[in-house]
Amino acid sequence: PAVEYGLEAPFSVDYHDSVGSTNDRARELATDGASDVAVLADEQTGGRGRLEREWSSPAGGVWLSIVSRPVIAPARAPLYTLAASVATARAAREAGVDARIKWPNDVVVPVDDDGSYRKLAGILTEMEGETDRIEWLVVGIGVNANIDDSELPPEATSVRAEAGDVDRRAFVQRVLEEFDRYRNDLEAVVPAWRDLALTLGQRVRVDRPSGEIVGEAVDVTDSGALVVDTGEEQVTVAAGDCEHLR
Ligand code: BT5
Repeated sequence: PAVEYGLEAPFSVDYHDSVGSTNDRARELATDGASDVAVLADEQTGGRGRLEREWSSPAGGVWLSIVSRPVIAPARAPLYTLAASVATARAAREAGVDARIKWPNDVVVPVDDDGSYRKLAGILTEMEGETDRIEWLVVGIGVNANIDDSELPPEATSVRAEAGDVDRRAFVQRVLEEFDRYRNDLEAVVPAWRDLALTLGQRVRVDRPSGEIVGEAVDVTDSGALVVDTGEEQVTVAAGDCEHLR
């Protein structure tokens, strides 16, 4: 294999030199009953973002999908996604990158102090279950690790560009340790997220299923929803796409 993933974290590893999407592989394993598996690939040929968007996944990245079977109310599932962004941002910071979080869960590096940024990592959570119970949950984490800028979209950055190449085995170990810690202590997720947030205090445009709003991002709730002050009212947004305005 291109990477030796002998991990001590409480996850078994399913490694591929090349795979379509680690989330798809993780969903198969989850459907077969697996739990606490970390699916990893050196390269993805069909990496996916949210809303059918494409995720560039050349060799040298950390393309990781974690299968878990959390015993929590489905309404708390967003905390798992926030936990993954906190874990990823922390591992990147330890690698020397000034990683911050853009709501809800993009890991970004500020370019200026005006809220502009380049994207280092993204998270895609998928799950199956009923209204009162989660059957399985897959958290996909894509980190531009040891990749040249020329292989990434223009608005992206990498650990290589920011701080030099990272030992991917050690990096993944740290992501999994932090993710495990926060999934076992969901109360600690939002405070940790707040400490890393780039979005709070920014003027934002948020695209929600029910329409677009513009205002200042003033807080996140205990369940990870963004609170936007439009000047007229405070609107709480559970899910959507957020853009920092300048
Ligand atoms: C995300 O989507 O940010 C979630 C990305 C999740 C990727 C991981 S990799 C492991 C697992 N397996 C998968 O197949 N997926 C997960 P979204 O917020 O929709 O952002 C997608 C947008 O980011 C694209 O439309 C591009 O503009 C941009 N983009 C694409 N590839 C990128 C990259 N490598 N780095 C930074 N930005 C990228």
